[in-house]
Amino acid sequence: MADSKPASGYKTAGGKAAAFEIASYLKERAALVEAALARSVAAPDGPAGRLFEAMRYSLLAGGKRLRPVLAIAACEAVGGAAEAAMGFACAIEMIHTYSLIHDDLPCMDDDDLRRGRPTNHKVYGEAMATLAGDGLLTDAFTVLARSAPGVPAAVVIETVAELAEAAGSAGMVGGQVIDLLGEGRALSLEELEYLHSKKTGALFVAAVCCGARLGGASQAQIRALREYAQALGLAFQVVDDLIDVEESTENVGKRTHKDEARGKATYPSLIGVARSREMARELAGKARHALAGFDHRAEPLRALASFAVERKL
Ligand code: GRG
Repeated sequence: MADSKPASGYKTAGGKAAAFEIASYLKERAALVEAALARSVAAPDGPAGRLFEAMRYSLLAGGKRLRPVLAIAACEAVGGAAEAAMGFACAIEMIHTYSLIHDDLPCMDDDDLRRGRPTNHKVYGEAMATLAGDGLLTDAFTVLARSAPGVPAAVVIETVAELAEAAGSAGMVGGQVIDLLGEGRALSLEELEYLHSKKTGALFVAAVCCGARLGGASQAQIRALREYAQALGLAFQVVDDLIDVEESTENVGKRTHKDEARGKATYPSLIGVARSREMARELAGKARHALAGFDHRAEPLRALASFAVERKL
């Protein structure tokens, strides 16, 4: 499926050497994203300086940077240059960060801690936190539209549309609504999977498919990568539910043990911890299987599938 252009920045030797190369690949790409994110939001000057400060406070607070690294890895898996997907990678992380800020507000989950620090509204107040989220969401599309060097305009337009759809009422926002309306109500496994395919999965699918499209992927490659991302997104969510049950607030940097308290249906509550762990590993296997037609340049995507289920935060 993928052609035979040389790999950039990682090798495929077996065993520990390969694991090391993948680890340094992921670290390097995350560092590139970090630097690009810092350039994506203006410095906190001028009359609206406090807004930019609030936006940077949450955006530059760390986080795993999983969605942007997935986008870059997908772009490179099909032979594209990381630079072609960098604007998109920043855009999707800005949108993800906005969703976290809004999700933490008193009118939603009412959380005090995120990414190891006080939530945005705890520091800047509810009005400014709402606006910081709005700023990140809207500016994400400026960053995307203005920074895809060498990518045909039609591909950029398709990427804008796919990202907006994944983030909006048909995707993440719709998923959040289904989640809100389902609180305190018993959900079936199918309902839970549907909810998460929107709330969490849609951004994972957009990260991978848009990253690949910006790298010049064929339709067949995008179809296979969509399957990869759907399985990965669900595995990620199952593990998110497990982390909420098994980890401490201090280790994770956000409040844990809250799903049960809020009466939320989760994988551990529906099928138990052991079966949830098994399910996450099966889904990661499914994700890796979807990459069967790709060459060594998809190694980072394979490694990211393993990371998503073995992570502890
Ligand atoms: C408010 C429109 C709106 C949407 C909120 C994403 C979301 C929808 C809510 C966040 C709460 C939550 C637990 C979502 C499910 C999994 C998830 C998205 C976890 C956070 O993502 P990570 O683990 O976070 O990638 P970091 O901080 O590492 O980027």
